[in-house]
Amino acid sequence: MKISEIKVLVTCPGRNFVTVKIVTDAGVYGLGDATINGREQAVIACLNEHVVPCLIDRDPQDIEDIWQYLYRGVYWRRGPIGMAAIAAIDMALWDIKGKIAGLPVYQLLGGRSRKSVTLYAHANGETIDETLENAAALMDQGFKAIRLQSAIPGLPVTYGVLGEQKDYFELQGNRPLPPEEEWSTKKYYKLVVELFKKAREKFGPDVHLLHDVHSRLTPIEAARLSKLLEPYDLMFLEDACIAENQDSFKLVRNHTVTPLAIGETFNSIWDCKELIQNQWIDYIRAAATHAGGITGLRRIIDFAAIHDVKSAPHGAPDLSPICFAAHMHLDSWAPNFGIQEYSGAVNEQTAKIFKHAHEVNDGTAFVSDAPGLGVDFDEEAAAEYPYKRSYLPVSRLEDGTMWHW
Ligand code: EZ4
Ligand code: CO
Repeated sequence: MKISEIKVLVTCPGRNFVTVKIVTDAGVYGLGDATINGREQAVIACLNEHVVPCLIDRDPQDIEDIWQYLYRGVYWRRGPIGMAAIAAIDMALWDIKGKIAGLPVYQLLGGRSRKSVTLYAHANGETIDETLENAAALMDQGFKAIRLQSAIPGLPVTYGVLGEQKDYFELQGNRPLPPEEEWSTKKYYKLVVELFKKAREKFGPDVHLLHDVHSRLTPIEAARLSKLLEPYDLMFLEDACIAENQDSFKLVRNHTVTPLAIGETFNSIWDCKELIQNQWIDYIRAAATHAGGITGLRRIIDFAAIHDVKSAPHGAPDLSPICFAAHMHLDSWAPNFGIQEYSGAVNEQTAKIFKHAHEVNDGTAFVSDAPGLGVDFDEEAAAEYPYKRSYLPVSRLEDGTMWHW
């Protein structure tokens, strides 16, 4: 069997998605997600110019060798662009292997460890009361784990809360340029502690509550917040601070028993080796699209398993349904699966392009038994929504200092 063609397709049904389609001479094709929010064209160029020409006429069944060829065989290893390119090729090859075998990918990984995949949903609000109302509505839909984010009084825009704006495109205006947001740790502490206090008063001890700091704190600030939140028993606190220096988490860890999670921007096991082997975190949140595909993420999850760290893959709306499917297969298999992030159903346009039979019901995802990843891509429908340049926001402290968004 040979790879005869690889298409790199970009579409914007509300958000940009980069999709790789590997076509074989046997008529079977596979799909992978290569989306990096705000850097889509860099991945497209990397694939078209540097990766695709090397793979034509190769045997698509050699997943491991192709992964090593694109990773070890390239002098300039790692990095988000290169690893997203590898990821999309890798997912598409697993999709092909499943279709050839007539098996869903979770069977190829070793079979299921559980019947279904527990999800955590997002409740966002302009006020604490609004956030809690939205959380109550999600609980009515059956969700047993909910991430709470609330706007911070005194700051015009906050991560997770877009206010009047519908989406990031609207926030960027017509230029588009990265929108700027302001950050104040002092104002945040007060809000977030109040949010979780009220949430526990309203919902009691049983529901799992989570929160995403989105890397806004320094390590010692992160330690303080983790301690302040201890009485409210979070399932985990996400991205409490940046971990480029992995030692930062040692500091946070030594001050708190609030479980810690991180990893959505990680590209390889080397970004989290110390975090995992020292047991400074409890959940690793790496995504298949950004950490070298199913092959890359599976290796991270296996390494995490022997250190009592659970998987909790990123589930943002800027990962395509192909990545979400890859995660559901990994989630179904992983003995150390923790929870899957779920940011809600995709819009109608996206559902028209990415077709699948995976189901979400009662706060739980049920992976379909279709061979491969179980997602199809409608190229004609995708062509109706051309790429739109878009940026994520940037963040500054109140005195103007550039900060982590
Ligand atoms: O802001 O994926 O937990 N989820 C997140 C995401 C990220 C986006 C950035 O592109 O933090 O919503
Ligand atoms: Co996050």
